[in-house]
Amino acid sequence: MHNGTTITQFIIEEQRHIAGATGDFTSLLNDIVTACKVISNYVNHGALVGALGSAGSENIQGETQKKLDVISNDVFIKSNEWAGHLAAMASEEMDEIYPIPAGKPRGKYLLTFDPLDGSSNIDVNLSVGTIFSILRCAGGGHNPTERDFLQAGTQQVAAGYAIYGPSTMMVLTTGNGVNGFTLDQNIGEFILTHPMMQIPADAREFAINASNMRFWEPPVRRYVQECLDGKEGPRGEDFNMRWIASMVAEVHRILTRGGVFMYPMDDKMKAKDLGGKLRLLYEANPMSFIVEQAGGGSITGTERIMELQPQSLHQRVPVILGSRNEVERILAYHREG
Ligand code: P6P
Repeated sequence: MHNGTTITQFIIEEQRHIAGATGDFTSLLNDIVTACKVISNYVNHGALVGALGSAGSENIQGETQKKLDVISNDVFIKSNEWAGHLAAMASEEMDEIYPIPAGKPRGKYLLTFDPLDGSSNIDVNLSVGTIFSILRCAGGGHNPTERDFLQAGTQQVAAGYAIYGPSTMMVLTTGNGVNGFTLDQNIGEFILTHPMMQIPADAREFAINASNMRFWEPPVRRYVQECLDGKEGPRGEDFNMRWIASMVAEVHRILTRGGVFMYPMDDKMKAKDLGGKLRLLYEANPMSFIVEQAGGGSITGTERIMELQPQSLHQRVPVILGSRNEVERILAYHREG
């Protein structure tokens, strides 16, 4: 029997520090938590409930959708459209924004999410996750449009992720630090297990998809080569490398023991006129908010991600985030050219 703090209790106690809080935000967060519990159940049962494999469709990114991508998206919509906290939602899996339907009450918040990040891992039983971000909707949310979502990451009210791994965890920030909760499957509650998570400023572990090496820009090539040169090289230390192809898992590892994650701009993406691999509104911004709140840094290579002014709903950006001193080194290399 647990005697820890549940995420519901934690959120309500957090609300007490917010002047004028009406309970709207608290209730929204709890609806998101419920959605993540339902998705966790689908992920954990995978093949047993026929949830693996392709959905036979593509998302706006041209990526083949897994059945669980579509299922998870539907779960998020159904868990969050009814309570009157949101004006609209936006998802990696939906081309357009999802205004709260007529007949249902609308609220003052906007929700963006990647319902199942890293879903290419789902059929091979590796960690996947859900990423979400909450913004305020200007004008009270009466007639939300795509433009309402195009807010810099510094405007986020909250951000978080669920990671469906050996255990299911939720990691959450509302701008007062980062806290981690582990799902107690026996009682169906997330329990506070990782209070006030902090990323070590220094690290000896980096994550990058090395199959793109021939396309990297010089600053990235320099940083990675120095890591690979180890003790005999300019860093004078050996480094370790990881690549899980699941941003949620990479960020969670970095939050837990430090490191740096890189999905940088490269010549292949430039040739396709892509702004990067990862999506700004529902991957880069929420993860940057979390990482910065835990003392880390998050840049495109040359600028702070949270200060970017989004130009479109599914805009992609380069992402380099993690241990502050490593991120600052990579930033310096980009400025040196
Ligand atoms: P690649 C998953 O599709 C994702 O959006 C991130 O979670 C992950 O870090 C990245 O793409 C993996 O990309 O090119 O290694 O498949």
